[in-house]
Amino acid sequence: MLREAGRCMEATVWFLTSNQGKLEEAQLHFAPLGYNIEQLVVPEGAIVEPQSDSLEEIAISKLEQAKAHLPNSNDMVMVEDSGLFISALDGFPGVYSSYVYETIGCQGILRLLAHLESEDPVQQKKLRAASYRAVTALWDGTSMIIGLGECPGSLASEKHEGHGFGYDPVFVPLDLNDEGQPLPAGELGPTSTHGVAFGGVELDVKHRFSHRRRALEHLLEQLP
Ligand code: ITT
Repeated sequence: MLREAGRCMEATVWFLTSNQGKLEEAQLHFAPLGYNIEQLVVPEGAIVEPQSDSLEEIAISKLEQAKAHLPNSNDMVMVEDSGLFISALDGFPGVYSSYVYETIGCQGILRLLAHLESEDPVQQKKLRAASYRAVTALWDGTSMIIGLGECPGSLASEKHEGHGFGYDPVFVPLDLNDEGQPLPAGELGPTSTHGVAFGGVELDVKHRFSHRRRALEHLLEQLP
């Protein structure tokens, strides 16, 4: 919440994204903090995503381009580049997550990992280890701030649909300890989806674990 001449004002942050799931999660995070998150819609083809294997490079490039599309040049604008990194596939799909989701989807990912099965549930989680990562870049009107977030977990053997978006039907987060930090695979913590993928839990539950929330918190810590 911003204070100006003794009164509280809601600050607007324009979020350049075509992904409604990302938008909804950012709104959930920012609303209690007094920020109004608006989707920045630009003409098709106006933003060119660079070829890079770095989420950070992509986010910075998109943020620089987004500034030209702001309603007022000193408004705040934000972009996020994120993806799913699968250990057994050397981090694939990573920066290609969006494309891979649109082409082979969750079912294709399950097929790629079909040989990684164990009867031991802990070993199974280790074989199928993966993490979501997010890099959020914000222009606060005068400078750029970068937030990084990671959510470690593993890939389920079958889809659990109902909530979330993208790879949520197959992504199961690691449990968290009392401090909200991820525990080793197989350890039970006070914050847990009980082995259920994000696709099977409500948004506020996903938010406790989410890479997006962590990236936004990291970013907000740096705001002057
Ligand atoms: P914008 O670039 O328009 O913001 P996008 O969906 O193309 O939207 P990215 O290029 O950052 O976004 O790709 C991220 C992909 O990674 C996204 O399409 C999902 O498939 C996946 N992903 C990232 N975060 C996720 C999450 O919280 N839940 C499920 N899938 C996620």
